[in-house]
This record gives sequence, structure tokens and C-alpha cells, in this order.
Amino acid sequence: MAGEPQADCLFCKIAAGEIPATIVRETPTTLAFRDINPQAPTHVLVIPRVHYADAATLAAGDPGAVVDVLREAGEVAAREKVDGTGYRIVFNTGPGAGQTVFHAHAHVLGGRDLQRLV
Ligand code: D5M
Repeated sequence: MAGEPQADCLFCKIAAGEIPATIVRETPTTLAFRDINPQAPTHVLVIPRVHYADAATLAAGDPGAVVDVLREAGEVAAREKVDGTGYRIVFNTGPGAGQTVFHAHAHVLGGRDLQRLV
């Protein structure tokens, strides 16, 4: 069922503590941990604890969780001290956009010059 943990989902397993990760922050509804393949000095993933495949289905099914993820992204940026210089929040959505893990997640990137994308 939408929102329920999925047995075959890597990020559900990280949220459940079944697979280790370098945790940055935890809240009752979100988890923030370091990306295993960092693309910037700060590269943290923020996930909702509920399982939705991507940010758009999360927004449709549990809008409050999107707010929680975005608030946490800001908290992570402040904790990592990249909020002053600026940072990027990315939601890859779909394989054609490079999404590889189908549990909604925000990439929080900072600590280097980030080229403008659009
Ligand atoms: O981003 C998925 C991201 O998840 C990608 O940048 C690698 C990261 N990843 C994959 N496995 C792990 C583990 N075990 N710990 C931390 N980070 C991980 P996407 O937007 O789907 O391409």
C-alpha cells in the first residue's frame, strides 16, 4: 500500500536501521544521511520515512511529508554551514532524469561552486 515500507527498498531498509548509513539528522518523519557517492563536499540525502517512489507521488499521497523533507533540507544545510553560500536541492524523478533509487529523496548539495542548471 502507498506509504507503507517496501521489503525490496534500499532506503526503507536504511530508515529501519537494517542497512548502515552515515546519519546526519533524524526526525519522526524524515532521515538525513550522507550520499555514498558524494558529488560535492556536502551531499546529504533527505528521505521521508514513508515510502513513495518519487517526489511527485509523495506530494500527491502525503503533501505534509514533502514539507518535512524540505524543512529538513534547510536544517541540514544550516548544520553543514552551506546555507550562507547557497546550496542545491535536487529531486531526480524517473530513470530518464537519473533516478536510481525509487524511494523519494532530496539531494542536498553544497560546499562548492554549483553551476547554474536552468
Ligand atoms: O540518487 C540515489 C543516490 O543514492 C545516489 O546518489 C547514490 C545514493 N546511494 C545509493 N546507495 C546508498 C547507500 N547505501 N547509502 C547512501 N547513499 C546511497 P538518485 O537520485 O536515485 O540517482
